Parts: sequence; C-alpha cells; structure tokens
Amino acid sequence: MPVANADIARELDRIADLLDIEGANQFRVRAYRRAARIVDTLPRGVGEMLLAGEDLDDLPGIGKDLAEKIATLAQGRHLPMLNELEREVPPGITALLSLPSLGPKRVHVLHEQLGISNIAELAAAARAGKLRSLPRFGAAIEAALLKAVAERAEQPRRIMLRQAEQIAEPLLGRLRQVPDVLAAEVAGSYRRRRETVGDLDFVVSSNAAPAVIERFVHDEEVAQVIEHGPTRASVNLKHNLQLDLRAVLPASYGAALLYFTGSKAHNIALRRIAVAKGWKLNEYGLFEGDRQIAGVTEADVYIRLGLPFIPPELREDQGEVAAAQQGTLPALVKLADIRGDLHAHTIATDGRATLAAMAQAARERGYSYLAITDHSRRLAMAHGLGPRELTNQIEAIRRLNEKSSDCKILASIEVDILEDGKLDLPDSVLKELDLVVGAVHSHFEFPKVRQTERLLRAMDNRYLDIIAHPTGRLINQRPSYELDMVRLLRAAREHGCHLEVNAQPNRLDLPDTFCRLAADAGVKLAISTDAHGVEELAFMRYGVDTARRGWLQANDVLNTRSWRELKSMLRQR
Ligand code: DGT
Ligand code: CA
Ligand code: CA
Repeated sequence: MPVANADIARELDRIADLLDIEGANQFRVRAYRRAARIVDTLPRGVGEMLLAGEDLDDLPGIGKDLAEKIATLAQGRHLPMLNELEREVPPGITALLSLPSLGPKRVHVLHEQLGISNIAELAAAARAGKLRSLPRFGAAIEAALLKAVAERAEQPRRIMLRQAEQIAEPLLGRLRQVPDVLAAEVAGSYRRRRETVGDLDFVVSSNAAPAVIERFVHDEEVAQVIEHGPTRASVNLKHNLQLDLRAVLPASYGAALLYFTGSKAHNIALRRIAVAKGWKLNEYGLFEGDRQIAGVTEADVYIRLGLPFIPPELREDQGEVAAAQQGTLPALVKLADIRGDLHAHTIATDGRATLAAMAQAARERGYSYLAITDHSRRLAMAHGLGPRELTNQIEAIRRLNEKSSDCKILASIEVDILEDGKLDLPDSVLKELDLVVGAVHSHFEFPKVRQTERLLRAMDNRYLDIIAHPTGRLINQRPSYELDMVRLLRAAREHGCHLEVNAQPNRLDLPDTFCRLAADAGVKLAISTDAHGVEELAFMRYGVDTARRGWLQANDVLNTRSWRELKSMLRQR
C-alpha cells in the first residue's frame, strides 16, 4: 500500500502544472502546490498516517476534497481528475516544462497565442523570432530557449531496457504473426541487453519482404514512417522511439542478425578475421568470392570463422573475440543458476506485500531462500525498523520457517550506512540476523575520498555482508555518487565483504563494467531484486543481464549457491 510521500507530492505538482497550463483559477492551482509541499515535508508516510486512523484534513491547508485525493494517491490508485487533465492537455506540452525558464504560465501563453504544444513547434517559433514579443517573454528568453532546444537535440535520448521491452515485445509478437514471417528478432543494443537503448532494430526472415514491410508500417504502434523500401523501413513509434526494420531471405538471416546485433566494434573485429582468411562478411552472409559459405544462423558464421558462439551480451569488442579465439570465453551466469534472492522488502517498511506473500512468491519461483531486508530506522521516509520491530520480524520469520522448510526465509535488514560510515543498528541486533545488507541513502554529495572512506568504514563492521546498490546511480535520473571503485573492491576483497548487483531496472547497480572489475578483483557479487512487491522478484533477469554483460560466471555470484554454502561465505557466521 504505501506510496512514498515524494511520489504523492509529484502527482499533486503535476496536477497543479496541468491546471496552470490550462489557465485554471490561480487559487486552485496554488492549493495543489501547497498540498504537494505539505505532503513532501511530512515527518511520516501518508500511508502510515491513514493506517493509524488519522484525518489528513486536520493538516493545515488541506481540505476534505484534497485529503480524499491524497488518500487515493497514497493507495497507489489513479485520480480520475488527473486522467481527465492528461486527456485535455496536448500530450507533448508538459515536455515544454523541462526547458529552462518555461513554467506553466509561459507554456499557457505559448499554447494560447501560438498554438505551440511540443518542443519541435517551440523550436520553429523561436527560430522565426515569434517568442520575443509574447507577454511574459522577451529576446533574452527566446535566445535561451533556442540554445536549450539545440543542446537537447544534440543529446541522444536513450530509454531504459525495461521500457524498451514493454514496447518491443508486443510489436515483435504481432510481427511474428504476419504471414510470410519465418522468424523475427530484436537485434541491436536491446539484444546485447544494454541498460538503455537508443533505438530498436528488428530483423525478419522472409521470402516476401515487401509484403511484410508493408504490413509492418501500418502497425498501430507506428506514428510516422521515416523511410520505407522493399526490404527495410525506419519508423517513429508512438512511444517516441525509432525502430529500424530489416527483412532478409532465410539464407541471410543469421548474418543479418549478427550484423544488426552489433556492436559495430564487434562486427569490425569479426570482419577483420574474415578478411584475413580472404573472405567477405556482411549482413547477407560470409562469402568466398561470390559464393556464400555461411549465414543461415549466427553460430554458422562464428564456426566458419573458427570461433565458438559469442553471447550477444559480450559483443562489445572488450576482449571477447580474443577470448573466443583462445577458447577462454566465460560460461556466463544464467537465470536458471539463481537459487535465491538476497534483498526484498515487505509492508513492514516500504514494500507492498506481506512477509507471507513474499515468502510464497519466492517458493513459487523455486527458490531455496529469500532474504527479507526491510529498512532500518534512519530511513524515515520508508518508516524503517528499530531494534524492537526487527526482533518481532525475526520472530515472525522463525515461525514461518517452522511451518514450511522448502524455501528458507533469511532474517536480514537493509541497514543504513550513516554519514560517518557507522551502521544504523547496534551490533547486538545485527548479530541476530542471517545476513546484513548495508546501503547509502543520504549524502550523495560527499566528495570522492570522503564517500569512499565512509563505505570502507562501513565494511569495518564485521556484520556487514553485502553493500547494496553500491554506486547509488539511478539510470537517466541521478548519476553515481563519487566513489573510488578500485579501492572499494580491494577493501571488499580483504574484508570478505560482498557487493550487490541490484536488479531494479532503473538501478542495475553495480553497472556492467564494474561487475567485470569486481570479478577480476575476486569479489563475489549478489544479484538481488530489491523487490518491493511480489511481482518485482521477476526483475532478477535484468540483474542477470547486467552480470552477463560484466562477464560473470555462476561461481562469481553468491546466490547461485545453496544456503549452506552461501552461509559459509558470509562474515562472522
Ligand atoms: P543503440 O541503438 O544506440 O542503443 O545501439 P545499437 O548497437 O543498437 O546501434 P544501432 O541501432 O545504431 O545499430 C544496430 C547495429 O547495426 C549495431 O550494433 C551494429 C550495426 N551497425 C550499424 N551501423 C554499422 C556500421 O556502420 N558498420 C557496422 N559494421 N555495423 C553497423
Ligand atoms: Ca539500436
Ligand atoms: Ca538502429
């Protein structure tokens, strides 16, 4: 149930923005803004207050109507009024708010006077000098907007892999249903499982390419056709993502899949091997003169080049071709190797499911263990557990384990690493737990040395087993805090402490390149979902994707082991 206060506040601010853009009554707009600030600064979670039977309209500045809306949001439900506003206001228009000096009032003017409802229209109007004479604008603002729009155009916009999946998979499903489509796959960075993708690349095998392409460009998801020929199309999807489609004959499908999976650098490395043998490699096949010698499948091409199949996640020209030649490619960890999850929350703090429900979901996934790691008290926004509540939870876990033994629930904690590197619970409490996960949730701004030493200090605590989301980054949202990763890994290795690969799709932390550094440094990693609900246990596969991109093998990963074996690798237990 609990939705974070900050998220509720964001929704309220969005309502205020939309109302303001519409030109609504200023009292009304201000009431929502004020409510957003009040909710954001409450010392306790709105969800918790409601559970305690408190009336939100007792809060100063919040009337009955707003109190009801806040309660609806706190339960994670949609507000009909917000849905209606989203329908009334043109879809691209709120993107304008992300530009400097454009608040709702100026956006309202742009829409009302010039009919501008997206960034492209704004850019055109600015270039034509139409903004400077508008009320609330001027030459300086027009110039600043022109500059901002130009900078934005330069920055490639990349979307997170999970969002890309939600768009690509239904499309791929429909494409595979098209008559004459023999096979279809998403290639590109998507298939290499990069954390973000710049666009989608579809490869299709067919003997009737033109008909397939024709069908595809009329898909419901296609917003605009950029380019359209007999074997290829480039389109913009409604989700503001570009998609490149290539259709080839079955004899070329493997070669095309290989080529469009990339990376470009990997392709170049392969082509060099082909050329050295006097052959030619392109998206149609491997050729000796005019004769095709491979290309029906990818493996076919690799074999002909004298190489084993290289998994897409490794195809970044980071030594994989040499490793393949020497027969030293890693046997990458697989989802099926994972035997448990070492980071999950319940309603005791900011999770959405009960302990029993999480345990049942882990059992259904066939896991041998699940660590319950609710927050420690310092993380007030998640109403963290103090020693007494934690003791109660340990009791509840013990009872649960007595009832059923096939999936062991581990009593654990996501303990806050405080400003000075101390942990937010006394050792006397930590030592009662099966496993201790520690995490930084504050002071992201510390300079590198101070932040690194804070984490090293945390590892000095002999009960700390795993550092969760070690860099603190949120993809497309917040960069990593400054950290000397090499020093951290060396210390982790010395202390026998472990790091996490957090599988939340917007974290993927450790990032792939650091996974590889960690394995090289001899540090074992836990791939954990940080699930805040039963459905999020399924995020495990994103963590595995990241680990595979980091060259990790099952042996590098803690939770590929039985609990017995894992336990012997923890500290002080
Ligand atoms: P992205 O879309 O930025 O996330 O990354 P990719 O890797 O999907 O790149 P994209 O969409 O530009 O191209 C898809 C694949 O096509 C790329 O990974 C390799 C191949 N490719 C594209 N351009 C070239 C090229 O000029 N030479 C070679 N050898 N391959 C290319
Ligand atoms: Ca791509
Ligand atoms: Ca592309």
